[in-house]
Amino acid sequence: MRLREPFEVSTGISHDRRVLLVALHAEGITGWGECVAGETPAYSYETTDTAWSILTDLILPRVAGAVMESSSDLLPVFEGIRGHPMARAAVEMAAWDLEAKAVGCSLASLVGGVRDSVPVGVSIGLQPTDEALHRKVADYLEEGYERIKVKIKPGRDVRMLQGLRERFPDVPLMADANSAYSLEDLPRLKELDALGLTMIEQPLAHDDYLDHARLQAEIETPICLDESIRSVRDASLALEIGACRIINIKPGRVGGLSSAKAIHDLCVEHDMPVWCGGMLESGIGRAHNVALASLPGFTLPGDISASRRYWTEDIVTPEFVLDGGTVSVPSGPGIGVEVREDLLDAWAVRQADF
Ligand code: NPG
Repeated sequence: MRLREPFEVSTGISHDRRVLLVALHAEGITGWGECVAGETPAYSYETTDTAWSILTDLILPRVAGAVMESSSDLLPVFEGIRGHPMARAAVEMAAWDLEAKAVGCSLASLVGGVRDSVPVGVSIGLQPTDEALHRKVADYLEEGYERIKVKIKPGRDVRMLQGLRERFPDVPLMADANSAYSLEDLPRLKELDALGLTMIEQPLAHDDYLDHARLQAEIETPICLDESIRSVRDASLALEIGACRIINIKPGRVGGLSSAKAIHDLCVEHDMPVWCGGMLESGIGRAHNVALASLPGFTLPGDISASRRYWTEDIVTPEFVLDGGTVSVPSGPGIGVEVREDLLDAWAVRQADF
């Protein structure tokens, strides 16, 4: 799927998303899941192609024909597969959708959601100039987004954010570094404290919990971890050593909705705010994110923008739309949106059946 505009972060630029979908069929019902892996191993070691391989060689042959009551019955299927949470999540989330549809309830209510709409923000990629960034921010505020996240990297950080803060003094603002810094950048990162950011997301390396804890002890801006949190164990480690004050939960990054829920529950228990991130998903992954974000601990706006922020045409109907800084949680069975199989047929480049 071609993005309406390219999305640039500190690790590279995306023009398209190669969307890998899983459809699970049982008793005349279809459950849908989406793999959030990128085209290259820049955000995570997983890619669309590694996920395709893990899914088609290992996971799906074990799923086909199996008798399962709920998504938790998938656990034995994943035995012997270390890592690859994005590949696993695609199947796990499809199973949740299938289960909700079989029971006749919405996915949101099956996962324990309590809201009928969720607060959302917009994530803006690196822009060529400060003027271009200011224009983008003004346009999104005009559209109704109430929280702005901007990507930063060395050379496009303190000065850029100062300018943005001067121009938009009251807007909830956060910065996402996608691991572009090290502790040597401490003086520069300290300068951000003057800007009243709600958080700085993933400033340091994806596997560096200790330095995040050291950094958090030195700066006032809350650190939010994203890439570092792949499981409830990672979240528990981050909590214990003080590596962050906020966690970004993406079900597609942490192995699915059960793991996402477990991280949510742990964070609620420890009074740590969470929010739902995004991976430029199609409407299928977005529907899962919206359902998750309806849980009570998701108190901060998510990176769950309207379909048209990403796509000229989404593969679900109705598309997700922005309504007063929120997105509605679908109330129909399962993910609550219909998959446009006409578009899937037209756009699919590869398919495997089990
Ligand atoms: O709105 O879905 C969205 C994009 C949110 O910024 C966003 N995602 O690091 O959180 C991230 C980032 C990302 C996007 C990372 C694409 C990798 C690829």
